Amino acid sequence: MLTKSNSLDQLIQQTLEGREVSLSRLITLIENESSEASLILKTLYPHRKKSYRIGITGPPGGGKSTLVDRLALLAREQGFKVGIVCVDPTSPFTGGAILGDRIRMSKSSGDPDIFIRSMAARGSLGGMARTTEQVTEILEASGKDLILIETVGVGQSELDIYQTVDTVVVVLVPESGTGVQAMKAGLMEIAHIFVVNKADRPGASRIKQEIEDVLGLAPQQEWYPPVFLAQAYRGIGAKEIFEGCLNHKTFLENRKKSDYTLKKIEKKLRDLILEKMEKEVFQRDRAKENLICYSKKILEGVLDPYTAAEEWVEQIRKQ
Ligand SMILES: Nc1nc2c(ncn2[C@@H]2O[C@H](COP(=O)(O)OP(=O)(O)OP(=O)(O)O)[C@@H](O)[C@H]2O)c(=O)[nH]1
Ligand SMILES: [Mg+2]
Repeated sequence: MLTKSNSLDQLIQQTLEGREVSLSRLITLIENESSEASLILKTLYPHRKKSYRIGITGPPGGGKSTLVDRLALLAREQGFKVGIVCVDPTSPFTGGAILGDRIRMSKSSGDPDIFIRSMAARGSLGGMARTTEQVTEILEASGKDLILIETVGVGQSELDIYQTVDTVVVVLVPESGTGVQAMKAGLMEIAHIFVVNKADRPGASRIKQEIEDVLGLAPQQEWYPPVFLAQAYRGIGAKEIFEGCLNHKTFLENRKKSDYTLKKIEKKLRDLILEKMEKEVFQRDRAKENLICYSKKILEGVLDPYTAAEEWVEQIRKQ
């Protein structure tokens, strides 16, 4: 809760000055979908510093956090102020995730210019992407130049990440069949950079080759994703991966920037409108009863879902 001595204005002001305690509190308010969320986002939006966003995704335990830690340190060496967001879509409880990420990111967690935040995904994956995006905006307003977002690759979430970040790094490991699995999971389409981590284990070069073969079959593209071998726990390969990211950043900057940015804004606006409409429809009087009533009729075969949806929308229009 906000007390008078620690008012929202103060929290916002201190966040703009880069104060981490206030930043953390604002993020919590956003995560909890507090009634102040909209005001916070509106106030901070014009103060955003355009940051560079990297998404790191891939199967569980692949070494994503270890790599994020290394990348954060490299970024610091180059003067970037860094924000790290770890999204855990598998666990509804933050406890374990925070502890785990803190330990694995021990190298970067002592640096005052590296802010680390773990978030447990709540509700839908779409909701997770939205909150992550909002948290990213707050980090931008607090002056971070580079934002690293780690998520576990479990289907749809990768596609959501793709909307939020500039560069997507997919981290795989030399387990058999990984390349094929990655293709199946849709990772091939969203990756700008591939990392085969745990290259101290056998089979890493084979996976790298496999990925490169698959990429070679893809239609000619403007950006050709590089594939790096890494041993994140020893820091091997991290420098090359970071350089690869910066190359992709330059590539994006040289493209028709306005198109790219406009598309992102269009998508954001669409999502916000849909979210508002959805809330409005389902928070109306009798919405819950309506939903149950229609669903029962559909289940009993009295009505089909298409007619039900049409009827419902028609009712709303008349109100
Ligand atoms: N053998 C080997 N182990 C590594 C390497 N990099 C990281 N690890 C280890 O792999 C384990 C998982 O690393 P994390 O960085 O936590 O992996 P993660 O992908 O973030 O895991 P989740 O967030 O739980 O999905 C840890 O015990 C790391 O020390 C590597 O290059 N080789
Ligand atoms: Mg992790």
